[in-house]
Amino acid sequence: MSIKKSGATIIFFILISVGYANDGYKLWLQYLPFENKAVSDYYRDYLENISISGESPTLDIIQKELIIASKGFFDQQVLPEFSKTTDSNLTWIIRSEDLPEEIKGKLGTKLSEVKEEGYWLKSYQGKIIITAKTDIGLLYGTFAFLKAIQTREKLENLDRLENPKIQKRLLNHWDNLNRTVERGYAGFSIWNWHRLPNHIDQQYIDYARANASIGINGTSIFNVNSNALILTPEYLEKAKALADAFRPYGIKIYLTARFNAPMILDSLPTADPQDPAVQVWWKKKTKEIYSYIPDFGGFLVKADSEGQPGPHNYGRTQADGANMLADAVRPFGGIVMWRAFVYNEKTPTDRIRQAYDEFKPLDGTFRDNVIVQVKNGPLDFQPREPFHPLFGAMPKTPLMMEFQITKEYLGQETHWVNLATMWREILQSDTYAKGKGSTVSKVIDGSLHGYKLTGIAGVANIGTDRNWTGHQTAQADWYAFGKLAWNPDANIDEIAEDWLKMTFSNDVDFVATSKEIMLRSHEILVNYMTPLGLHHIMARSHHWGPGPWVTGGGREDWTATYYHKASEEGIGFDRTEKGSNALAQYAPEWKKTWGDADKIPLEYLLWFHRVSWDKKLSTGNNLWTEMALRYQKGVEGARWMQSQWAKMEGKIDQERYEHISSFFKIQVSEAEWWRDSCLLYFQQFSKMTLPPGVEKPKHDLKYYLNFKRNFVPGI
Ligand code: BDP
Repeated sequence: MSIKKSGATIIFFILISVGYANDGYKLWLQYLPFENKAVSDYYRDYLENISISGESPTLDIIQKELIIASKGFFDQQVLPEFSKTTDSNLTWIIRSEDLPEEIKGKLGTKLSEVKEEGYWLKSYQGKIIITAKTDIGLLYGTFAFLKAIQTREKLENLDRLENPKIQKRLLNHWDNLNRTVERGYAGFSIWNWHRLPNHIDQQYIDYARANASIGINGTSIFNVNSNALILTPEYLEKAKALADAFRPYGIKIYLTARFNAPMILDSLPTADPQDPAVQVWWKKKTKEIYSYIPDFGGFLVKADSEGQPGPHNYGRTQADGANMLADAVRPFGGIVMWRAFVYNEKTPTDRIRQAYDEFKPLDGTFRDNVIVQVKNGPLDFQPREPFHPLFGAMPKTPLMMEFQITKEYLGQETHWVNLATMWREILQSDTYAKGKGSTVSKVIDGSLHGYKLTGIAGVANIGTDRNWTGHQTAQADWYAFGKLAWNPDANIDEIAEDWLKMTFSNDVDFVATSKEIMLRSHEILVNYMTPLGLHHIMARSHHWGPGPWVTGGGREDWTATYYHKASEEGIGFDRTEKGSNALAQYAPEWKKTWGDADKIPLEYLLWFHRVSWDKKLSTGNNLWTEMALRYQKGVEGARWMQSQWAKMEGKIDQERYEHISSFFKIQVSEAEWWRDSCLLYFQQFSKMTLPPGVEKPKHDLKYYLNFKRNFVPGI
């Protein structure tokens, strides 16, 4: 490093970030200039002279990151100097085995608590020691150190020892080979297949940096609605190039496996998992993949669902299918993530029962390198669902969580809704599998049932938009996903606060106001879209905007009327024993509250019960009035978010301020659209007037029924 600090001549700016054009590309790794000289001086000592012991591509990345950070913090004026020796340096980045014996002794047995990917940030005799067993641990520790600075933590008493609670922390890209992204709303796929393998775009590197900074250690790069071509040499070569680029960041590549690939690629007469020729085909294919990518993570599979082939085609079970692939990856240390999103319109039961009915009896029959990937709720990423009843029900089969970071059913990219709030609701739900306190988070971190394999996946919201995620604030969902993957019990208030500080500003007012917007946003959205347990009432196919009238079309379980069942008698899906009895899939404790239409929290009322329009609720209102008031409240909430945001002008850069402001125009008008169209539609059945306080709809029902948009993204 030849660049020297420029001493006392450094110019400081108050709120230097204001006025800078900022398109959001740098995500939460903004490393914005310090707000004043005192703050700058405080951190400067730690950032100026750093020792990094050892050599490896990952350690080079650490060095580069510290330079990028210093360039930002000090507005290019100060750059760190690096040395290999620890003497006289204030910040040490050092593998635990390389620590001087004397310090090892002082740190004591606690040092052995640092596991494979963990790290320890320890203030020690005026220095900061960042230590870890592995270089990836050091990378995570460096990002934690930079985060402490970004969020203005005092460093003197720093003592943070962290290990991830979940082993496999993955993004799932639903990206296609033609660069469209299924349910992607932020442009096209960032994987430029045409230019791979020779061109490694800077965006891939920045993607890896961002993921490493939040502890994500795997990425499945293709759509679960898979294309067998990804398993051919043409694409394996390209996947290898990505794997090579991601490796020093601790990120492994996973591929989706189309179940009938042996038939498509090599004309085998069958894809029956019990057929020896099929088994041999997968073994050979897997060996070939590992010859390209020696640390290939394994397969992600969507089978027997929404037209995807699977073991059902041959009268076999999900375990038969998963185990065949598990046997193929086992010699190489790979795993199979087998999705539980299995349902069929020909199965006569309630769609939301089907995954449980199918998988629960298979508990204990999967190979130990299979993990079953379960969506957070039993339906499909709705704005609110109860937790999936499989959590807690498969003690002998590792289950991993699948969240959707992309907002297919939550207004897509233009609505600001903080998904961490919804995820916390799920993660902290009690399954009662082993008595009170058996939360979903304990299922997936393995502690409840002693799972040997643990995992979590988030369906990525990333695309070619300059800001990666369409809405500037959707970056927060990517960030929070990583943090909850690391620790599913992490505090989401802190996650939101850290993200705001790292992404925009440490201004106290800004952080407090924006955090309140974030933490209230989910309830607001639920109110203007699907209050009282309504679900799947989005428009057909693209799922953008309201469509409670969607009916017919060949697949009942893809209509809205299947789910809300509105008529003059009432509304809601009876899932008690008088109805589909999906409720029986939950612990008896839940049956007591959820099974009783008078005791169930109103949030889930119409999910589990069918009730009359004039049913009196705990709020004192009848169902119709409560529904109308909640829709209205949702709209008012969206307007409140908008007006709070308007006060933020001048507190952050104008570019991102305006970007978010303009998206609020969309969000508020779409909230009104949801309220007006849903209330007009349901009013046909309730035949009651709108209660006082609910605004008169802008148009008549016919207008909403005929409202069509072409080329809605994401399908
Ligand atoms: C649904 C999406 C569909 C996905 C499917 C899945 O509408 O595009 O393929 O989930 O998760 O939510 O497989």
